[in-house]
Amino acid sequence: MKPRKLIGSAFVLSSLALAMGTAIASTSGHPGTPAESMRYEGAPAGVNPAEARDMISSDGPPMTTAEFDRAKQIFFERCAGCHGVLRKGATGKPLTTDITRVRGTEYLKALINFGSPAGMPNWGTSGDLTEQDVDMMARYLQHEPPQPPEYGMKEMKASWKLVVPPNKRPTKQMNNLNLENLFSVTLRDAGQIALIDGASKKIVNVIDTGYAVHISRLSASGRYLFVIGRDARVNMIDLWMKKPQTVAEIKVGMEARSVETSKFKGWEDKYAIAGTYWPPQYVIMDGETLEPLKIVATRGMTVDTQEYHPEPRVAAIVASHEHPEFIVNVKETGKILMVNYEDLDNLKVTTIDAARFLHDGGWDSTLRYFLTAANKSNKIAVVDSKEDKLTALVDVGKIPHPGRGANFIHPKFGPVWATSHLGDQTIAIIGTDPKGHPKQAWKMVESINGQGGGSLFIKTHPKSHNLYVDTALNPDTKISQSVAVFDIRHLDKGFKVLPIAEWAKLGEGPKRVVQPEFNKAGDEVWFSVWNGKTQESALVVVNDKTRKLKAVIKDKRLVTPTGKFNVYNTMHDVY
Ligand code: DHE
Repeated sequence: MKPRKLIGSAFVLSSLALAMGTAIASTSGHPGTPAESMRYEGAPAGVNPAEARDMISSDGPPMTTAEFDRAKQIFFERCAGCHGVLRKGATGKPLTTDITRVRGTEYLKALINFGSPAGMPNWGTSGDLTEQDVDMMARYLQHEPPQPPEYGMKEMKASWKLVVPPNKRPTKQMNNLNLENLFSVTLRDAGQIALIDGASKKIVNVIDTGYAVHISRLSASGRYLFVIGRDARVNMIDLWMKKPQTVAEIKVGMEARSVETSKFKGWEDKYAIAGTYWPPQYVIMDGETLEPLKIVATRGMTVDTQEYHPEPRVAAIVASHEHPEFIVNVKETGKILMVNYEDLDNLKVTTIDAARFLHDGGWDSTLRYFLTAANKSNKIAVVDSKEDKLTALVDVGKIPHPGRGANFIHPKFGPVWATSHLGDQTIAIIGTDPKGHPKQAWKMVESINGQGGGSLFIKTHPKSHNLYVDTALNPDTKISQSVAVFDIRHLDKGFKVLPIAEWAKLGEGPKRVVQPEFNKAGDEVWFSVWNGKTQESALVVVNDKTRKLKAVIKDKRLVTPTGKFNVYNTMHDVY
């Protein structure tokens, strides 16, 4: 993703701020988006524009079909991530025709050209779009949004491939790998994952997966690895095979980010679930074959203003350890669904009202409470998975982004969970021990300062005294190319900076340091040095005791590594 500058001229910025204050901003109620956040969400949508139905209408300003097609392509590539495919608004403001037609072409042109203080990039003045493109986009936005097709059981079944049926798979582990210390590494722009042995640091296999692959999750038994791409392709990889390979594959929609498997006792490896951004829905699949069984739409009313949202995307999904349930974050409606998979024909879903826009999250150390970011509300929602109830909405810093967060014992407040933020430099520490520390439970007990905003992930391990905080999207390369490490016994003493990218000794490129991940033993921590697609990237392994460099993993096949998922830690939710 290309970093984008916000507006250069103070005059233009302040006049636009005034215009925005009385115009689109008042219809939205969403707080502003910092540049860090824009860089993060500005990636192309996985939806193929050619498949979207054109809504060119006589009510919008004149456009040729060629202009409309090009504008549609630009919108899906650059705008849909924030404004939504149907332009109902998410991180970005709503751009539905009832708003855009009132604003008119000249206003929209200024907005697209100069950007806005609320976070809209300056597409024109940055040189990303030409003057003609800006004019074309301003007219395009006054036509109804083209709608991508729906995607149901017929399409899923047609895409489903059972590469190796369960009865043809090995009955025991056929390789000598130490599976529990294997890492599945996202090779984002290669559309692959690399399986890397934790001890030797050697690549065991590189496996083709979906486009701009996003996350990996493990089955409860640890045998199967599930990988999902932004294009909604799910690969199920059997780690018992001589060389671990895909045994089943399916495309569950057009755009997706999350996959998970059933973990409740007695239901291990039985089901898998994937959530999609488009269409807005989730699907429960057979855990051994990926056969799609039940699709459920997430369209519905928002939690606060209670108005209909046609595109509530599915964000993080976790598997409950208390009940046979999946916990599904619905981003735009701000609702958390407890989906009970005991009886798929009579599906019970408990809907928990949280806040907008739900994104990522993880468990507290007891695996009873799920803590998840409602990022535009600057809150962490806490769900009690035993009672299926909202426990609290905790105010934290600006745009919390925990990944799965970090659990540790605070010297004063006992068991806590922490998140860093995209929108500011703080790390929020929340008490998670209602029995031992009732006064602190579900409150932000402390907020400490890290290197800066633009943080995506934070990590520690039950055996470690260190808390690592990345700042991958900070505009200052010194900060984005290093990580902060705190001693959790002395948080007041501040942090040390580890120059991870420098240690990797790479050539040119953005070299963003992203997502700390521990090995099984909890004595070393891995970082990705995420460079451009055609540039050299690396993984850097740090000795957790000494905080010194332990190894640098370089290989031509390591194209744009981002997320890393240690099998044991992911399987057991250790973080
Ligand atoms: Fe992610 C997790 C969505 C951009 C790396 N990302 C998630 C989850 C969601 C999500 C919903 C939680 C999944 C779960 O737990 O079930 N991510 C999105 C986006 O919508 C967004 C903002 C824009 C996009 O176009 O995709 C986005 N994410 C990114 C990146 O740019 C990152 C840094 C690099 C990359 O690989 O694309 C990135 N996201 C990750 C990683 C996780 C993740 C590494 C898992 C973290 C973990 O520890 O579990």
